[in-house]
Amino acid sequence: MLDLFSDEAPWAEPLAEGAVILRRLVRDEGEALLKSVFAIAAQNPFHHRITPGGHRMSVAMTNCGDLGWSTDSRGYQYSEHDTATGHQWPPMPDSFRALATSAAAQAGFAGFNPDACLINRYEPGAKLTLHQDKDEKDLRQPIVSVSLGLPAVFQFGGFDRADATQRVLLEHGDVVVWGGPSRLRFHGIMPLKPGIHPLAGPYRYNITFRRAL
Ligand code: MD3
Ligand code: FE
Repeated sequence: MLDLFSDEAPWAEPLAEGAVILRRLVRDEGEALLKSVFAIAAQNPFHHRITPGGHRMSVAMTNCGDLGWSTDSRGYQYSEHDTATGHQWPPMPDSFRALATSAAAQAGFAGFNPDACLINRYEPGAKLTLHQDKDEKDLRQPIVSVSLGLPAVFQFGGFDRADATQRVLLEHGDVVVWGGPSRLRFHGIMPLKPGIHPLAGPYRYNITFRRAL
C-alpha cells in the first residue's frame, strides 16, 4: 500500500471518488517503458487517425495487446487488427501488464487484467478534446493511464460535457487510475506546450490500459 503521507515518490493524490494520481509511480521505469513503446511503434507505427466526422486527430496512436482502439469512417472500435494496415497488434509486454495490474491494485481495483493498450503520442499543439471513454464492455473495470515525456495539462470534468472542469498537470512517470463513479467522467488534454524531454524528445506519450471485452 502507498504511504499517503510520505513526501517521497510515489505519492497518491486523490482526484475524485474512484480516481487517484499515483505521482511518479513509474519514473524510474520510464526509460524502459519508452524503449518498449518505441519497439511497439517499430512494428505498428504511430498514425494520425481520421475520425468518423472526417477530422485528422492531432494525437498519433498505436496499440499493443489482444485488442486495439482505432477509429475510421465506420466509427470508433476495438479490434484485433489495425484497421489502417490490417496487421495484428504487437503483444502487450509482460512489464506493461504487471504495471497496470499493480497500479490498479494500489488504487483499490484488485485483479485488473487489461486486454487492450492504447498508446497516444502528443506533439506540440496536439490535444484531446473533452470526451468519455465508454467503448469498453464492462465499465466497472478501471482504466490505468501512464504519462511519459513532456508534461501536459489534463482536464477532467463531470458526467455532462458542460460541467465545470478541473485542471491538473500530468508529468513523466505519473500514473492515474480511473474507476468507480469516475470512470465516466469527461476528460481531455490541453494543447501540448513545445519542449524537449531528455528521454522522449519533443513528445508526450500516454499509455492507457483497458479491459475492452
Ligand atoms: C478519465 N487519454 O486515451 S489519460 C484516452 O493523456 C485519453 O492521452 C488521455 O483520454 C491522455 O482516452 C488521458 C487519463 C484518463 C484515461 C482514461 C480515462 C482519464 C480518464 C477514462 C475515464 C475517465
Ligand atoms: Fe479518454
